[in-house]
Amino acid sequence: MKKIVCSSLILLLSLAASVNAGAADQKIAVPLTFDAYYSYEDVVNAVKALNKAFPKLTKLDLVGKSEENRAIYCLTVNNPATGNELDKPGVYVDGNIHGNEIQATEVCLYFLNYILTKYGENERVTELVDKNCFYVIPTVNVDGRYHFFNDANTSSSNRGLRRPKDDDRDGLVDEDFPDDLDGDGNICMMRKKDPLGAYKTDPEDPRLMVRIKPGEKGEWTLLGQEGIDNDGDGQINEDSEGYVDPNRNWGFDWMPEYVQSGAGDYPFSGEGIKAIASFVRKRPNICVAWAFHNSGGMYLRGPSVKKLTYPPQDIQTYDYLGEQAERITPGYHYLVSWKDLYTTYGDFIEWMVCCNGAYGFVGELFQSSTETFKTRKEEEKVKPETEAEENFFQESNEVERERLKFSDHLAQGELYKSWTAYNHPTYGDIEIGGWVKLSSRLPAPFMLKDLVHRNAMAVLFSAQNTPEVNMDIFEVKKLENDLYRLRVRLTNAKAIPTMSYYAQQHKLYPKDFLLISGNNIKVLAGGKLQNKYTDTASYKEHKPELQLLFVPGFGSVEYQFLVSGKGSVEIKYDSRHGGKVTKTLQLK
Ligand SMILES: [Ca+2]
Ligand SMILES: [Ca+2]
Ligand SMILES: [Ca+2]
Ligand SMILES: [Ca+2]
Ligand SMILES: [Zn+2]
Repeated sequence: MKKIVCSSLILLLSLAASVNAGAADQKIAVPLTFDAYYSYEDVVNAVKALNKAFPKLTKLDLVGKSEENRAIYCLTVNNPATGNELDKPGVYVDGNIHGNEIQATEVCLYFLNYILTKYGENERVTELVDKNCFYVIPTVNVDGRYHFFNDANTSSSNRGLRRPKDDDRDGLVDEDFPDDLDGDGNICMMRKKDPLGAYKTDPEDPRLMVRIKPGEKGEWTLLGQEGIDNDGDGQINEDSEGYVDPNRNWGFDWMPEYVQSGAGDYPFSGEGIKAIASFVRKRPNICVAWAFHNSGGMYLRGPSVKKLTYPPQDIQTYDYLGEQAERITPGYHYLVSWKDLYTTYGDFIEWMVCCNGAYGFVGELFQSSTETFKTRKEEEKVKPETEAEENFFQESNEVERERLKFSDHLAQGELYKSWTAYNHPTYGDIEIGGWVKLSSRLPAPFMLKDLVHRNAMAVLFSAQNTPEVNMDIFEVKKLENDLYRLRVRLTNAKAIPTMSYYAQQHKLYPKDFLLISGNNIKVLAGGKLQNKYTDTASYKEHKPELQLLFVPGFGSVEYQFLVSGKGSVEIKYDSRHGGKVTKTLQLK
């Protein structure tokens, strides 16, 4: 489990050659292909192409603009022939809130491409699209994606928002980025020969280093990421972009910088974050939300802090969806974020759950089942974790050696740069080398299709489980002249309740309505039918014609009304997450 916890340090593999495939001026055709990563411009062209190819089913919304004035788009998928957007359960999906986590966008695009191209061809997908409304924002951190593609980076850099910030409190902002000293488009590592250093060459692979044991002679000192002291303050790379972490800037349980690093000056200070928040608030039908990140191979649910608890009935729903996601994507772990990962304040999914009443998952993308490089026999004798030595990346050397073999034999060495001499203005003779930008947290493009498909199917399963409410007027009984007893059953055929238990507990918004009306009737009593055989009902004291309720997942509720009068009666069910159902009957 320890390995999984260090998600930002677990490194994935990719091929450097493919990143620039699909340049901005190239036409993006539908169906989209997933054999290379889409640049920011490609993503914009892709959602426009999908919108153009499926004009009846999609709507392209400009959600807002980023700090650097790039457009953030949402592609909404709704079939108007089966109802209005807000009258259907809403499914929200986004990705790439962290600028470097680029394959998250591909999951979103794949999901869109899949449901749209399968609509009308595949019965289940058709049903799914007809029933739900989908809101998909493929790239949240649009500046981040742009700069990750266009600038030299490590696989872990360029995560935040482009909100200038004085990280070292010297009065200058963003004045000392890492520098691509050898001009290869990567920010790699710097090391210097040093008999007092903490590292020595790995005897098993001379390209790697291992930490020396007590008493051993050192060979190398690690000097951090490629860079020089741009502002002459004696420190190197101490103040790069931001750092405002877009996933710590949301308005639930936000904490200032000194508690939560990356929080920003105040909640929703990010331009795009604020825009997405108001976009979401105008869509109260959203009942399940997915946000994709890398890495680690995890499906995370909240709470993201220990002090918060979710009602046990909600956890049942999470377990149902999360365990299925584990089955869909072998090697991924369904986990609780504060307990199994770390505490976060002001993150997006917690805001969706605790302010908007949705069920929320974070998908931490990783290619866990196919990035190994072992025979069956080797697989069986993996060293226990406690024996693993720690290297600079805080991975076990065993893991790094294996990744290097993967690079050698599946990417022909493209994922790792051999150490080469460089004359540094501060350090003198050093060497630059190590993992390249498109390694580590990103899958090689040949593995991308499997990753995006499986994760899209995990989303699809939760979309298949949004509330599906049927109304059955199962009894109309004439008790005496002009006096009738009506019994109504609402059944939810799916796992997600029409209102989360968390939303009920905290009264986030009104419950579902069940309303009886008619010109010539009067509702004398109405309430929940506790036992239909003994005729026990708990009648509501005021306004009996309007019942406030919710329908549990895989469950039903029954209501009873005593009505006097004649003629047409309308029974209307109206729910934020469960849709709307109306039935009429005649009393005669
Ligand atoms: Ca500074
Ligand atoms: Ca470089
Ligand atoms: Ca400096
Ligand atoms: Ca400085
Ligand atoms: Zn992330």
